[in-house]
Amino acid sequence: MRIDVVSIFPDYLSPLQLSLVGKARDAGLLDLRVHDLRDWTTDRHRTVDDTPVGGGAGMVMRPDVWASALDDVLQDGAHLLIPTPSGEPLTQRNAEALATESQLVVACGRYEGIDARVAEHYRARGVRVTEFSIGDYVLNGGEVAALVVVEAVGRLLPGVVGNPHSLVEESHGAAGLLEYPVYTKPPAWAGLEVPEVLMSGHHARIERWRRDQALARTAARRPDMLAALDVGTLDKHDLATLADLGWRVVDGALTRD
Ligand code: 6GU
Repeated sequence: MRIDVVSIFPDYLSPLQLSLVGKARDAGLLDLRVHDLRDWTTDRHRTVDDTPVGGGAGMVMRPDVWASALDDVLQDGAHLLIPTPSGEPLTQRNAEALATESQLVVACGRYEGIDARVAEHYRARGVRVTEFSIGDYVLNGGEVAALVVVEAVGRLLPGVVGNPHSLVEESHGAAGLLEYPVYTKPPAWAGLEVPEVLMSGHHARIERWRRDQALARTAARRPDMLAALDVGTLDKHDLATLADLGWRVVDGALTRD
């Protein structure tokens, strides 16, 4: 896969040299290119922004500079991603879909954002354009969100994560539950013991315990995920555990008592 990131702070993307994503690049699994938007400016001051039409605070990024950059960078079939706090939430399901694309282009805005005609223009030309957000808080620019999407997608590319099994059982996986807690040695540390059941060697009991922990964690931390869960994926024991946690099935959906 090819990913292009365009930003006025290309150095902000240097962590992408490191770790898993860096290895994927070195292994030739990911062709990642970071560009400086100002390379497409034509004036002496390398201007990328201007005042908002209609008034208001801050500055807006100019559509003409962005289009010069994107026309050069976008290849046939590319998916254009625009990080913005007003975008749709980025989810594991989105990341999985993005991992099947041939090219992603991430257009990082700063200031009050990119002139809205840029997204409109590329959509009208048949480019898939997704404006996405990484959470309900405001960042100063899209660069951190670009790091997030590159890491979330990069680790799903075939061959990037050494053991593909680590992709199967994970938080926000198909099960729709958060991950259970994990432990390593030593079995006693700082007066805290690893839960007995994990040392029992009893595979079925361990599986059951982990499933109950995942259900309890999800109920405590992400009740929205339980409410959205496909109840068809729940067995009799799940339903008993959930009942103990104060959840039951009403009209085909989990509901809090
Ligand atoms: Cl994608 N961009 C910015 N600037 N702020 C955000 C965000 C994105 N997601 C959450 N906050």
